[in-house]
Amino acid sequence: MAKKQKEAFFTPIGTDESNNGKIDKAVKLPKPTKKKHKDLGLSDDDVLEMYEQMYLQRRFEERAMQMYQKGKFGGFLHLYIGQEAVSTGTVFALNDDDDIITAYRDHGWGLVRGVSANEGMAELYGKATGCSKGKGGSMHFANVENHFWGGYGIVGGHIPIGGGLAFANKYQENDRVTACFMGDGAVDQGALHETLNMSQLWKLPAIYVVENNGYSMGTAAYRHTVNEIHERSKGYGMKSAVFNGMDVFTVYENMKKIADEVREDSMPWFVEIRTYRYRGHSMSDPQKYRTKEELKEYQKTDPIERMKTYILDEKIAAEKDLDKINDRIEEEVLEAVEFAENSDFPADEALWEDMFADEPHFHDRKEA
Ligand SMILES: Cc1ncc(C[n+]2csc(CCOP(=O)(O)OP(=O)(O)O)c2C)c(N)n1
Ligand SMILES: [Mg+2]
Repeated sequence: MAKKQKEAFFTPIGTDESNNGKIDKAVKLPKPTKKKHKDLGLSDDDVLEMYEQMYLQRRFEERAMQMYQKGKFGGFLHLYIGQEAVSTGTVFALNDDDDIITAYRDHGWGLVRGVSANEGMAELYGKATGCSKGKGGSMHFANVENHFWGGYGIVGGHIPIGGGLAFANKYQENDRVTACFMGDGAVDQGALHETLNMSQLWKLPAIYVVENNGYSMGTAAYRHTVNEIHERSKGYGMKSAVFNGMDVFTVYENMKKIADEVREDSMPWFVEIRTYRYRGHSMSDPQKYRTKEELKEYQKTDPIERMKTYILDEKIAAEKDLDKINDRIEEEVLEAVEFAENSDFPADEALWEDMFADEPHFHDRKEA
């Protein structure tokens, strides 16, 4: 009896029925699309650009990790490595003036939405030339001009802001869609459920997307949440989808279809994109919650390697052409490190700039 009760304690997601109910995967990747780029309306140049974007995100972070380990800058550093197909496929699928907002694993999103390597690296170093003037750091990349609204540290805290962007777009009748990204760790936060409820009620043009990378810090998704994540929106009558996030074409195809429908109907969607992060949660993570074998297994589905194979197989470019792209990016990232190191920290007065509170209030405080 006691044993039975223990077994019934929870039914984890990812449980494989054919495996005596044992969990065999951190995150089960659905099959990628079989469509080729031309079937999806993508040109050869688009494909090369997608490759370049993903490679930039990867090399930028690998170099950032190295600089962090050398003690060149401090604070948090959450790497997006492994998840680049999600940001890239999405940005290619959306219109340039559609709004994007995400949590703290945000470097890839910033880079693909127009933050330069220089501005990104300088932000990590806390320098005034950074994309958030050196006052945000790793978790607060943003590029408002390009409709990328950041970078937020509180799990689930930005989701109502995503709903607010969608509300503003609907109110202004500007035809924009908002894509609000979050981690699997956010799916049981009240803020998500409050936002889903109001979004469905108000028919907001929003896509709420969970980047399910299998883990929330050191806790596997199957340990903290029950049932399938993409089914979360059923209670709100909201449409949903789940698809592979290690293949950029799959992300592109699905996000484009969903964004078109959201724009047409002005009704929200809830989406689970399954992916995997290769590095620890942040830089100080001994990763005892997973095995090296598990990591290697997922690395076999690497989005950049997959894209490279596709480009060569389809003869879109030769290996030497890709090497040239890689070299150019390598240089761009090295120059970004130099740029960050040679930039100045924000001036003391910058503490009083970009604040919401009235100026006089701050002058009082400054003199106190
Ligand atoms: C409200 C809140 N609770 C706890 C934390 C501490 N915390 C930071 S990241 C994280 C895990 C989030 O995991 P997930 O949403 O899956 O994102 P991922 O790191 O996988 O991108 C937690 C619990 C926080 N930042 N905010
Ligand atoms: Mg996660």
